[in-house]
Amino acid sequence: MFAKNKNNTKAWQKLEAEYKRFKKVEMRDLFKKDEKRATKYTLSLGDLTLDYSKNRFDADVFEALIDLAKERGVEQKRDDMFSAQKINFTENRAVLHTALRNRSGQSVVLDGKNVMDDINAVLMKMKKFSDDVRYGKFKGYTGKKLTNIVNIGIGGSDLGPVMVCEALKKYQMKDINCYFISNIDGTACYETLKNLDPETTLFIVASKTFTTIETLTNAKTCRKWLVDALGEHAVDKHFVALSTNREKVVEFGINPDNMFAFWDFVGGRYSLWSAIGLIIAIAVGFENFEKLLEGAFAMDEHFKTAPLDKNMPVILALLGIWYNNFFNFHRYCVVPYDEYLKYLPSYLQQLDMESNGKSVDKDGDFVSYSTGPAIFGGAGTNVQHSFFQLLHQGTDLVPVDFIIPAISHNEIGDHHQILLSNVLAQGEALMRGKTVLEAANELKKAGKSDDEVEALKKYKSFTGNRPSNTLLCKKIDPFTLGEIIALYEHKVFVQGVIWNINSFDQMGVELGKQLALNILPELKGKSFALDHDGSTMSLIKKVKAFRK
Ligand code: G6Q
Repeated sequence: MFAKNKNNTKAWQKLEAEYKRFKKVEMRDLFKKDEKRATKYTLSLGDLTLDYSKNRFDADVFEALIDLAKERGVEQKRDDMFSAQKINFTENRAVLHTALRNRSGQSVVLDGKNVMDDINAVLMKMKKFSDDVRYGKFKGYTGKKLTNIVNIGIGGSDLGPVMVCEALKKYQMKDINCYFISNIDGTACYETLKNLDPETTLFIVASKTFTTIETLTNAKTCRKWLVDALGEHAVDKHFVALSTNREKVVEFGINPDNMFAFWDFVGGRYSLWSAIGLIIAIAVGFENFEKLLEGAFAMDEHFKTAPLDKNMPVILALLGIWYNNFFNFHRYCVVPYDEYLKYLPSYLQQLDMESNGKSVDKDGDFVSYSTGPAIFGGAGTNVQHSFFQLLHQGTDLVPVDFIIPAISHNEIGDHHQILLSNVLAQGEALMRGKTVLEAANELKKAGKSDDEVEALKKYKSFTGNRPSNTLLCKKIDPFTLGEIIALYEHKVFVQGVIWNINSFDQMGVELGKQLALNILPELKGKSFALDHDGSTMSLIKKVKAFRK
């Protein structure tokens, strides 16, 4: 496939030919031709069902896509990941978030050591601590139960825990409240702390490196707030750390006994299964946290063992490649129809865009094809009333994943039936569309004059043939949520393999951080150390003038 004509491989060429043959084919004709299409292109794993039949492919395209996966060595690379090969080669690290949820009882050996021993020890420590906090055994300094749990972290040390705590709110202990401080904007600390009582507040400082400026600054502010109220001696009862960096935790002033470790082989955006999930365990209980792990493990097993053409993450990944690299659709939308899943799109945004937003391949060449798409989304039905206009009638096609629980945690009156009818209608509308003729007939039926019909028919028409996947489950419980998250993790992995990039580093976030460190003293002081471009220099001066 790739630069220096690297995309000139057999499977890639076959897909280019398939694209030429297939690009104009209408999905509605495919459904007409094949009554069994929906059953043929639906996969189930326990209570989770993926209907991918509303996509622009037929059996020949599908075969060519599977050939691409084979040609790119997806199975071998997958096995390399699970067996602790150092596939994050730019950082010389293994990628073992799967070990964090390995429920098989089998060892995972990295550099001659079974990592499961450490993983299980930390899980046990998390169990004890979360139970102790939940049942009031681990109390605050003045002897009160800790009911306000504040996670201080950013990026991968925030988005997973926020998303899961919200998704599983229904499982949350009644008197436990969770808060998340991530942004360096002082507003985040101010708005959180203003309503909290130091005596009942537990801070969890979540930082893999324990060097992240946002997290350390926020943690410092929170520590001062606590010490001002209760004194230095209270810190041990109100601060815990989740990190790989014991030295920095101690240097910051958190008792190492209150530290929950994880390891370099866990990437930030893949870390909610590790100690980073502590707030989840406190909120919903360790048993539910374990069910989350079990759900992810079930998806891991499926990913490892199902043949490529029956493999959910592989199929999602290949369809994404088909659209991204052949149809040139470079956006992707995820819409959960569940209020509790409203943070899932932001979580997936990081997972996907930080993993696959890369331009240099594994051989060190700039790629000559497009890699990770821009991901966006939001909870349905809200987003139907905002950006869905573009999905239906915009000039750029955007493939969509709909996520639907058949049963709501809050079955009130007709609410859920209305919600379900909406999501099912959206998939159908995107696929079927409405021709200009159909629109004209509808207008006529509604009693419009010939002139009105002529004037409106094109505006009222929909091209259709817009792809979507439907991920249907019975209910969003911890197990199913684990399955869904792992499904997307592996989808992203497979796409990274096919694009021949390293999905596990994130060097793209460094440059801005580096420059911010240069600008900070310039904002605080009088001199300008750096030779900035005209725009940046003028903005720095204007900011300083406002702040005088
Ligand atoms: C995720 C990234 C990034 C990271 C944050 C926080 O994969 O590495 O989002 O999680 O920058 O880093 P720390 O946990 O080290 O504070």
